[in-house]
Amino acid sequence: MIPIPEKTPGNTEWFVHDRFGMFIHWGLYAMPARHEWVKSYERISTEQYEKYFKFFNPDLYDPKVWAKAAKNAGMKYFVITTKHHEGFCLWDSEYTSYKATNTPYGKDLLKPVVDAFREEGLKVGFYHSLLDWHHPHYTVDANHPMRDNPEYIARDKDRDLDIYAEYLYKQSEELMTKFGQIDILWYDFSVAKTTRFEGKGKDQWKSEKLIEMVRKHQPGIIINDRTQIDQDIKTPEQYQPREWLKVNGKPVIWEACQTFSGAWGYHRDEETWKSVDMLVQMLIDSVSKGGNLLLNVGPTARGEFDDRALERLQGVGTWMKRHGRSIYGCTQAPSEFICPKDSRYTYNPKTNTLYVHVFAWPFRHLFLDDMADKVEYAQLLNDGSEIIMNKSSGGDNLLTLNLPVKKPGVTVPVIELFLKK
Ligand code: FHN
Repeated sequence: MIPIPEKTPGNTEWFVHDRFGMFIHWGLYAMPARHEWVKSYERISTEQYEKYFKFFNPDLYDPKVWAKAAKNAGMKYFVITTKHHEGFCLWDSEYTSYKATNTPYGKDLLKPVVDAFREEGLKVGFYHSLLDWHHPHYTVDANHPMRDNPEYIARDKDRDLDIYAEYLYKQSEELMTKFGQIDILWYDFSVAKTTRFEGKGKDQWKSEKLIEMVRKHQPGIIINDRTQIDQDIKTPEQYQPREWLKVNGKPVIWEACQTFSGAWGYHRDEETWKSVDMLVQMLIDSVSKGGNLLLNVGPTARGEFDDRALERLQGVGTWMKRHGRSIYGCTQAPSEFICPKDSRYTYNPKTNTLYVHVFAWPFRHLFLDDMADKVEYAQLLNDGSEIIMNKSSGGDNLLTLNLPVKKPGVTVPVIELFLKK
């Protein structure tokens, strides 16, 4: 039995088939290059932060290069930050002067990247921050850069959050009407109340009004859960769920969002970069539990993916070239199939094919309990070479797969099992 999430308002069929997307966090924070939250972490005032706006000029920006890197990595959709918490807008918004067209770069950054990724056949997603540490009517909260500045906090009495909510609505409408079909809207995030500050959630964002407008313009769009009104997908972040995600005991459509390293935005000196092995295993693990993986890149202030990111994208792409069949169109295997240890199953219900992803290559044999009567043929996915099977005569329905002693030269070897009809 495979969990079946309830239907949601958006068109999620392509999403649960394609499984793998690219997240892109890009803004002025690429210049300090020490986390996208640098303004908050270092309590930087808007006036002090202005130098990044004044000198922002990604002269090496070529979104066609980005799109090819994503496609070659096996990614089928992308989600880019139109505006992150710093408030800087990548597109030529009519509602603010704090945008790419007013920097030394002088041009819109968003339409070119949408065109480039669409050209490569990827679906288009916009991330849009609900927080805004630049807008004059955005009040102080537990994450605000000025949360320890009594004079700034005192002026909250002159700030009207409803004016900010209107700005949020108008900019959201721009994004939904000026860039063609948008397939995903990734709002981020709602702020918890603390002993010092009020929170910000669906009432402050006026989330119902936002969602109604978005769906008016983009009927099939997938919307995430971070406006505090659940829509199409749940979004576990920086961890791998232990099992298919549930809400109120019911399985839901979910997507794990993960970074290569310890930051979403470009971080020059941060060293906790995940290996290709780990990233491939995270993708497999997500699909084995019925989920997607949204893997993030933080481009540099010159407009490039840095070598560490490119190396990992290429490594994942090399694996996906021969193993995409065990990811696309796949999901969690029927619960009656017992997965061997140090492995993950994925399953394609349409082709009735089971995939064993072997995380630790065993010596000579892999034992599949209660599978002898289910499998017609077995092969290594990377080269299509047969895997000889032995079906036990002891009546215990054990299936033994005879493996080459030497692990195949791929990140994660996969055995493709063609199940009997
Ligand atoms: O604060 C953001 C963070 O910078 C990043 O954008 C992630 C991506 O999901 N979302 C928020 C943290 O949950």
